[in-house]
Amino acid sequence: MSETIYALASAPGRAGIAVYRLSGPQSSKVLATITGRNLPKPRLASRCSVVDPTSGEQIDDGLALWFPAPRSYTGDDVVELHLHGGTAVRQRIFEILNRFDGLRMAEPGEFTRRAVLAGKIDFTEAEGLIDLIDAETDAQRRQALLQSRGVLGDLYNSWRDKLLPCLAHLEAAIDFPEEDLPEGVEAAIGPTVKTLIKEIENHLEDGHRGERLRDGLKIAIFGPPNVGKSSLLNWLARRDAAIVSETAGTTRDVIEVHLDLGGFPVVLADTAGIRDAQSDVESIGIERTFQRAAESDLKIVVAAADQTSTPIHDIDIVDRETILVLNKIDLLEPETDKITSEYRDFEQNLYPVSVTREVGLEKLVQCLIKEVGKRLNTGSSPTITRHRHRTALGKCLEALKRARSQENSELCAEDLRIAVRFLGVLTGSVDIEDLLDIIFLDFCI
Ligand SMILES: Nc1nc2c(ncn2[C@@H]2O[C@H](COP(=O)(O)OP(=O)(O)OP(=O)(O)O)[C@@H](O)[C@H]2O)c(=O)[nH]1
Ligand SMILES: [Mg+2]
Repeated sequence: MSETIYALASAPGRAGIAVYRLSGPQSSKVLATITGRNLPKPRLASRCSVVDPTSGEQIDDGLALWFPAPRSYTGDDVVELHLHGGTAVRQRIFEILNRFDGLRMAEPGEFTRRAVLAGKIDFTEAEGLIDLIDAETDAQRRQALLQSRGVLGDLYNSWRDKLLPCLAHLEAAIDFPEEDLPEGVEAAIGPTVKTLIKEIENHLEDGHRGERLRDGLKIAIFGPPNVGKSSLLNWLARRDAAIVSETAGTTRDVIEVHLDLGGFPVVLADTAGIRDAQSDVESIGIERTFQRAAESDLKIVVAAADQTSTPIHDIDIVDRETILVLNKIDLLEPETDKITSEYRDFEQNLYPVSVTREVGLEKLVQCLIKEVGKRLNTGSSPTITRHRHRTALGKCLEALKRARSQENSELCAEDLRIAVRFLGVLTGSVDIEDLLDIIFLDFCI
């Protein structure tokens, strides 16, 4: 019989309401004991008073919910108590629960772990729930919600369901005396495997949107010193994250801020100005600038409109997709033609602004939202959100490709079995034998 676990389901700290959750066979007894009454009706909130069963002292009052197995989050008997969120209440509740034999505090993620083991949700849905809890922007929330509701798991299961009959077909054919693949079998499984290969390849070629959406799109701001890079970062972040000064070479290190740009998560980095370094420290800083720009998903180069020979054309990390922000246009008189002629290459991506006067910035923000959206918008189709998915799909694809080139039925069946197992790894529908096979697959015989 499984143990009964309990935990605070809401965030700790002072709050109007705190939610406690219990899961396991003792839940109902605990609820009846600490509320001193019969069990409430299943799945309906009812008022209750929580009493210390030893002293009879009332601790708090609130609401109780009773979810008898198997219709609960974990599949076990589950109890939820909604009480007041004070430190003293929490301490007494934990102390009382701790006194019951066979009750223990849950490990992190243990309720969800039980839900997976009970087959209530699959791996991908559990991952979706974690992402939903961690989601900081609306686009992340949408993606996590879709995954928690099973879109990814359904896709992988549908592929598995297509492969299983192929495998059965082939296994039946293995009973034929000859070793070679009978033509009928090849005709029956060939097209399915071919279509699946195409579908998985398309699914993998998603520009890593889902993963980027989880982590935040990386944007780097770089350019010559003193052009207003840090000023721009601060304006976008709406706080003084980086030091701004009229001394060239102020920023030495990479400074990161996390932003919500039109509902998309972004990690924006300010960097050291690029020039011939005047010290070792500056030279390390500039090296980091190049590194960061190279790793980023979107690059913003900043130049100052008042400098006649801004050397951004010499910075070789600037490419056709780089957005050029021409800052300090307030210093130009008249503000103009010169801008376009000097930066003709950038035409589409040129944004003349003045950060200090707050001119032209809204247009820049709109452009950034559009560019970020292009790279992160996942629509409603299921997207790979973790490296784990990519690895398992890659292995599944390899096995399918091998299966297609096999001429021997048994080897072909073995490859299909491997492909099926990797789809199982994605959703968690694998048994221990399958897992062992997968783990030892890369070992030599
Ligand atoms: N006139 C004018 N000055 C600006 C504008 N934006 C920034 N500045 C000034 O330009 C100077 C340099 O700004 P920073 O933001 O520190 O420039 P940076 O590019 O980060 O400089 P480094 O860190 O040295 O590479 C500061 O004195 C800012 O106040 C602008 O739009 N117009
Ligand atoms: Mg700076």
